[in-house]
This record gives sequence, structure tokens and C-alpha cells, in this order.
Amino acid sequence: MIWNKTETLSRSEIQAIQLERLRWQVNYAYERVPFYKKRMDAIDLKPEHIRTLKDLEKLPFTVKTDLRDNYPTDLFAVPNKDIVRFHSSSGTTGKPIVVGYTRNDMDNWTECCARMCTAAGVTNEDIAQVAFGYGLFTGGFGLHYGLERVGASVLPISSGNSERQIMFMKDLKSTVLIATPSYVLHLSEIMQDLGVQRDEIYLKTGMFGGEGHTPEMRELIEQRLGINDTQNYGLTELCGPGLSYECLEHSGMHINEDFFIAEIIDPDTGEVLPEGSEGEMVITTITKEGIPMLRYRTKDITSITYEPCKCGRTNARMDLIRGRSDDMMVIRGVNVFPSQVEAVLMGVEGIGQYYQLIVTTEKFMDKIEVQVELMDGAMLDSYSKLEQLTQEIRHKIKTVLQIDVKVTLLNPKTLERTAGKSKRVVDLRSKTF
Ligand code: DLL
Repeated sequence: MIWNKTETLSRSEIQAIQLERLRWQVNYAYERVPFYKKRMDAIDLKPEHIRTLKDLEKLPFTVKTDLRDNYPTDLFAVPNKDIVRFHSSSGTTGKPIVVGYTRNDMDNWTECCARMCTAAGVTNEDIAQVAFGYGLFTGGFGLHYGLERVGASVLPISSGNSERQIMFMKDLKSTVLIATPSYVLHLSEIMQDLGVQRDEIYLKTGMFGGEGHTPEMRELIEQRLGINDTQNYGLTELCGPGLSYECLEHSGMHINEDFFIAEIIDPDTGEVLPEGSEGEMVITTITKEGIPMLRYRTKDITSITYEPCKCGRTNARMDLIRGRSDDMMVIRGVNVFPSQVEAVLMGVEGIGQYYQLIVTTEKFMDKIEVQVELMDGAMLDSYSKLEQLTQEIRHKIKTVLQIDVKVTLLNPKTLERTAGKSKRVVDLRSKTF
């Protein structure tokens, strides 16, 4: 089933819509957001210079730090009274990024998510358990509104409390599960531990996202829960979930091209790459009223094809995310930059500048261990001081990242020193499941 016929337009039809909307969006951003006006004026670029889709390349990139530097709402194109919803996610330092949706933006976001639900096979016959967090994270609310629009019965259980999740799953006979893939695997393990049998649950569809998963993980999820697993992609900066979605063909994620224009660039040179090349994805919003994003660098590495899909949709498809061009990690759906941890550690007395983050997967949940050197090894002799310091660091990191980490204090000069870039992150995840 296809939700909206714009998912099946010919390339020239979609391009015509994109060009008209792009010209509107650039003009709108230029007129209303001083940041964009300044950037464009600096290179003598005026909105009327955008005459073709190719002219998009003339626009400067926007990056995550631009949002942080303009915290909280300086990139907004409307006053707060026209905003009906804020969302937020962590940035590279203590300050998060904040985005805002107007009523029209909310309507468009819901439309994008309804397409995504339909592509996964969800209908008004379904009972959908939303185990994404509700709150500033876009996952819960984004899916919620999309599911409601297709008429599914929504169970807004939010994340966590696994036994309760399983109880409702059995008792309400949920047919769709929405969560991060790592949480789904964790849930499946708990089901095994509790002795829940496959015929006690009614799930048939999984709508997963917020982080990627390997084909091995997908197979395991499908095997354990007997469901059809679909991947969904998005970023807080652009709308959250709904930017792109998999259909049941599992052959890439369909991009909502009447709301977003996608480009693939060489992350080092910024050069736009031809169809099929792997590189960093750059997205331009073309209907946003709250916070327009012109050529936003996602840092996510993928490739794009314009070949129509067997499902009948003709919109561009992006490959599953292959990695990131920066050092951001996605831990249980939360964006974590090593620099955030570093900023916390640097503010703790008695801690040296050498640290390492060890990322593993335990029972399919990502875990971070922060190993950090003490300034003075003598402290290792005092259990109470060590314990106090460990808890202080854990608490501070939790305040910034909203995730619990294990903290291990090391003797001075334990970690390897290198002349070049230091290896701050040891990611053992792919090897641990
Ligand atoms: O994770 C939005 C979202 C929520 C998408 C729920 C889908 C479902 P952020 O918290 O801002 O937004 O994180 C965005 O997460 O740049 C990717 O690196 C990563 N990411 C999100 N979805 C996927 C995916 C939401 N399906 C960052 N595969 C992005 C791989 C993903 N990575």
C-alpha cells in the first residue's frame, strides 16, 4: 500500500515540485533568518540566483554547530507564538540544539510519518506499541502522530520498563513494535528469560530507527520475534523520523522528496558526488516554516539511487547508514560525542587528560565504559575517595548525556600515548553480538 501518490511521481514531476519549493524556502530563509541572509550576502548570493535544482550547490552548508551557536531559537524563522512544538537533542558541547515546528510543519511531519507507517505495512487494523522515548526526543511523538493518521491504535508506552512492555504486548496483542533496534533485541532476550513463547505475542511488524543495525542484527530480530523489520531514518534538525523509510522490499530507505532534497557530498572537499556514490548526506528542507535548514550536513555516510523501487514508489532511496564522517556515536538512540565526555572529565578535579571510551554491546544494549587516568596514583589506595570520584564523574556524565556509563579510574600513564590523533573511542560493538 502507498499512502500518497506523490511517492510515485515521475522524476520530472518530483523535480518540478522540488524546484518550486526550494525557491520558496531559500527566499523565506533569506528574508526571515539573519544567519542565512548574512551567509548568502557574504558570497553575493541572492534567492533569485536559485533558478534550477543544480543551483542548490551554490548555497553554503549548515552544520550542527550553527544550531548550537544560535541556541536556542536564533535560526527560527517565526516568533515563538507561531511554534506549536519544540524538540531538542544533544549537541557537541553542553548546550543542546533546539528545533521548533509550526502547525504546518507538524502537519507535514505527520504526513511523512504516515507514509512511513504505510510503507511498513501498518494499517488501521494494527495495534502499535511505541517504545521510543516520548519527550524532547523526536522518535516517540513523530511515530505517534503518523500512526494515528493511518488509524492504527497507538499504545504510547514510551521507552524502558521491559516487563511492562512485554505484558502489554501480550495482553493488548500489539501487532507493531516501534523502538531502537538495540532495545528490541534486549526485549527479545528478556522474553526468552521470562519463557514467553512466540505464540503468546502477536507482533508482525517492527519499525525501528534512531540508530542503525547490522544485517546480522536484523536477521536475529526477525528470527526471534517473527516480525518484518523496517528501518527509518531522520535527524532532530530536519524533522526527526519521517525523513526516509524502508518499505517491505528492504532495498533502501525512501526519501520524502517533496519535503527534503538530498545530496551526497565528499565529506573532505564538499564536492557533490554523482548518483550511487558513497559519501556524506546533505539535506535541504523545502517546506519548513519553523526552522528552515539549507544544505544541512548530516555527517551520515550513505549513497542514493533514483531507480524506482519494486514496491511502486519512485522517490529516491538512500542506503542504510554505513557510518559517520565525524566522531558522533549513537548509543541506545542517544547521540554521544566523545568531546561531551571530555568536557565533563576536564571539569573534574584530580583527573588527568587521558581517557578512553570503550563501547560494547551487552545483551544487545550498547554500553560505554569511561576509562580515565588519575592525576595522582596515590589515590588508588583510598577506596572511599575513589568511589566518591567515580560516582561524581558518572553523575556528571549522566546529566550531560542522559545515559549511564561505567567509570573506571586508572593509574597515571596507563593509556597508550600516540604522536598523532589519539584514539578516544574503542568501539567493540560489531564484535560483541
Ligand atoms: O534519531 C530521529 C529518529 C528517531 C529517526 C526515530 C528514526 C526513528 P537524532 O536523535 O537527532 O534523531 O539522531 C540523528 O541518529 O544523524 C544518525 O546518525 C542516527 N540515526 C537515526 N536513524 C538512523 C537509522 C533521531 N535508521 C542521528 N540508521 C542520525 C542509522 C540512524 N542511523
